[in-house]
Amino acid sequence: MNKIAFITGASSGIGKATALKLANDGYDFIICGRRAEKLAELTNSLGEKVKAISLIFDVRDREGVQKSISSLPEEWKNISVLVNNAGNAHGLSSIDTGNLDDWDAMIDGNIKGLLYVSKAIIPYMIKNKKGHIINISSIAGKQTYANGAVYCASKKGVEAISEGMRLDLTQYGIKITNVAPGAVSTEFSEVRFKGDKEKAAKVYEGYEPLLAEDIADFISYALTVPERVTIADVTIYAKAQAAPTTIYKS
Ligand code: 8X3
Repeated sequence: MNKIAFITGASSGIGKATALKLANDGYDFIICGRRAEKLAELTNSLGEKVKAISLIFDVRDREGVQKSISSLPEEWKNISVLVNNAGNAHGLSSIDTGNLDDWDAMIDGNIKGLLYVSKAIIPYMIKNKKGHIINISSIAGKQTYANGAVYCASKKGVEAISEGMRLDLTQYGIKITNVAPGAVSTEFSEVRFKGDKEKAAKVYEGYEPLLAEDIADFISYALTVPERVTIADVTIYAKAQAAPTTIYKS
């Protein structure tokens, strides 16, 4: 069996691109998401050399996460790499007009979901005295922008969890890499704007945004550095982006 990578939010975007990239690097996979069909498509495209198991759950479902992970066959529990990618923005509103359901979805998915999955997997890494957790944060976790208070708070939460994981888990030989991407052309904005494709497309107009593959390439790199090296924290911007709300558009 190859080394095993566990990727959340693998149905699309950065998660899917990461699975495809790591398939080339020789990993087997546990891919997780909410959309069974999309995960099945991905499993088929990973190629014959790679073994993959799909787990269908929403990271916000605490019991579902625990049950799915504990039901894995024993040999699949030796997870080498956990990519905590699942997470979304819901809405872009001033703090006085924001929607409580959107806030719950962001706090529950981006923070609590990441914790539920990590809590279920970390014991196996501790047992093996080895592992690598890659948390997909955001530039929103580095700098708050107007109308994004709760999304930014959720990603600042991810930043704090990455730091805390590093403090608590380095003693067990577990590496933690925090990745903070800027604007990446994925379904991200469509989800944020609740399916408004036109509004979402505008976010990526007039410049060349990052692609999901750019983040996947970095993740692959972070996993292939010598064992003695930990890439702790990286911010990745598109060339035209200087800050969360400063993008030079033509
Ligand atoms: C995604 C990027 O700019 O919306 O996390 O915060 S941004």
